[in-house]
Amino acid sequence: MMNNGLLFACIGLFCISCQATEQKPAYPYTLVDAQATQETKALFANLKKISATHVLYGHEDDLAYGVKWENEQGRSDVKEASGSYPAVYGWDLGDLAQIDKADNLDGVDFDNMKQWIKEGYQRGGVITLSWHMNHLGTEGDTWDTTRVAHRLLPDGDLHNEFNAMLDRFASFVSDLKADSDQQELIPVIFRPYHEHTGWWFWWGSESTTVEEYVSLWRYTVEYLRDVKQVHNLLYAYSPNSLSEFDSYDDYWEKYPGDAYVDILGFDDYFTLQGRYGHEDGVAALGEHLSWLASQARDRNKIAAITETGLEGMTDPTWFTQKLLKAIQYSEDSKQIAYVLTWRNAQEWTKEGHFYAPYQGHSSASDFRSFREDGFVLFEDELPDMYTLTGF
Ligand code: BMA
Repeated sequence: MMNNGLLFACIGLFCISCQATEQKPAYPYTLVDAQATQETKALFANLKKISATHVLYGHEDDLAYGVKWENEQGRSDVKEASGSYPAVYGWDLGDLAQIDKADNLDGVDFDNMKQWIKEGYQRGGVITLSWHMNHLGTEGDTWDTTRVAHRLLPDGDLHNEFNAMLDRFASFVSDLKADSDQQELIPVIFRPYHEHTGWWFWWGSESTTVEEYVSLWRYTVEYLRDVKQVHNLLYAYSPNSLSEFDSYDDYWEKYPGDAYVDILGFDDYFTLQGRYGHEDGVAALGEHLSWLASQARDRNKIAAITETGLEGMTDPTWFTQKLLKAIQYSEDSKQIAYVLTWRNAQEWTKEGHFYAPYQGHSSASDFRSFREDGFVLFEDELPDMYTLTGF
């Protein structure tokens, strides 16, 4: 017979073990893709967590080329100017489905891109993809604004061609695997049909109705997720600058819905330069970021500056005195998860078209202060972004 003391001890132990299982909270986010891989779910949860205290810095095409070099293993203008690779790597799939073309619209070879994505991921970085998709109706490029979205949707005459484009995308992202034993798929923040509130792309303001844009987005998600079974994507929505809106309501005009978007972003190049007539660009961008981050919080999503930068880095203290001040404008704006600056084009392809300092440039010392600010994370300061802890 068991004595009472022992009996209570056993019951106690049993209860503790019950509580341990019961107390483990369920994954608290509803992602676009309920079947997202563990690493993808972890990326979202970790970005959400880190956004409470830090912002991640990112750069487009960082490993492919810089102002004075291209295709040199290990190089990065950001690393050479700051001491670390960026925490976020942006890449673009423009020209992906163009038959027989091995490189993207800015000359980045797609196979090399996969390799660089893999390298960045294995060092702990975060990957985001945009897609300056070509025009299927005219064989023009992404900037051909001839109306075409309705022709891509089911019942449209270009529907099969559109599916074939998405097939190419699906095979690209399904080929992104880490070199580890598990060969896990690399999570990607996919940012389709960006800057749609501007007029300049075929999916832009003048070329699509609300219904067409929303259908295009939803069809893309459903085709990739449900038909192609692609489960390593988070989806980011990124209209152009909020300074161009009459009111913040415009942000939602062509919004595909919370069930189709994981990350709320916007692209903004000119608010900090005062182009929209704000007296203080820092305050104006700070207000926009505060609004965006509070919307993301209310919807249990993440907020990000999906593209920004100052072309040619003509203001040597732009990173600390403009960008960082805007992100730190309020308790809300501080919750932006990441900021991505645009590419550093080679000076022989597009002179003066660069958005991050390179070694020796007059803005490099301010960029180092930006990197050393405890609030800003570069790659070498990242925690493990791909392990799900606590859920
Ligand atoms: C633009 C410029 C272009 C480039 C395009 C797509 O902002 O950088 O030179 O082709 O993005 O990356």
